[in-house]
Amino acid sequence: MFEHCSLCFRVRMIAALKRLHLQETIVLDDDSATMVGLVGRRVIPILVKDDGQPMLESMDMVAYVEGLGKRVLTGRQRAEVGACSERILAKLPPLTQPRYPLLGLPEFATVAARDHYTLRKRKTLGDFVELRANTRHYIDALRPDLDELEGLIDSPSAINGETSLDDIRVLPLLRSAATVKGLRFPRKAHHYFATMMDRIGYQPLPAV
Ligand SMILES: N[C@@H](CCC(=O)N[C@@H](CS)C(=O)NCC(=O)O)C(=O)O
Repeated sequence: MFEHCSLCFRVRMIAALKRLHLQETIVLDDDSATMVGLVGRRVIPILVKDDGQPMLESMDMVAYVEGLGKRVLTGRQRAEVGACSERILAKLPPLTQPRYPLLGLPEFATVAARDHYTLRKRKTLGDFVELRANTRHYIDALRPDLDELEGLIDSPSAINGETSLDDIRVLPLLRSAATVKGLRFPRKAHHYFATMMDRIGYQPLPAV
């Protein structure tokens, strides 16, 4: 996994909700060999089950972990929460990805790993300095979706009132969004983020 990765956090979140131990290995961004060695290609997250079989899809991993012991994702899902989280997911990269290498995270512990990330993201997203310089623009673009999410939050301890897959969709995105210092969450979203992070025992990532 990568510490900054929101898909990885889905799996960490379900394990924490179920009080199950997840043995975590963080790879350096330039350590393709570890990923290729496990599954034949570069991909994150990878969950290696106790029987040694690797899994590749984060939501499959969530379903697998949820299937161990007593279920915790007992609440209903709402299509509007799923759609809103998809829109937020699509708008986050220009805000979050240029910030991740500045946060002192273990996947960027070497200058080679940091540069590896910056170079590959430059190809897909653009220049990190330029993206950060346009932070206000990207926050303005995200604001309507955060406001919509605000209207969908039923409870600070579960977006639909009872813990569901929608929490697994939404909380990791808020954790990523919270790395953007200039971005203020609406009141209910702020409360939901703080309550859920506390519930699963995680500190937010640093913000810059
Ligand atoms: N559908 C997959 C998507 C996995 C995915 O896109 N992972 C990204 C990181 S967030 C990745 O592996 N990128 C390639 C890389 O980091 O080199 C899942 O949900 O697990």
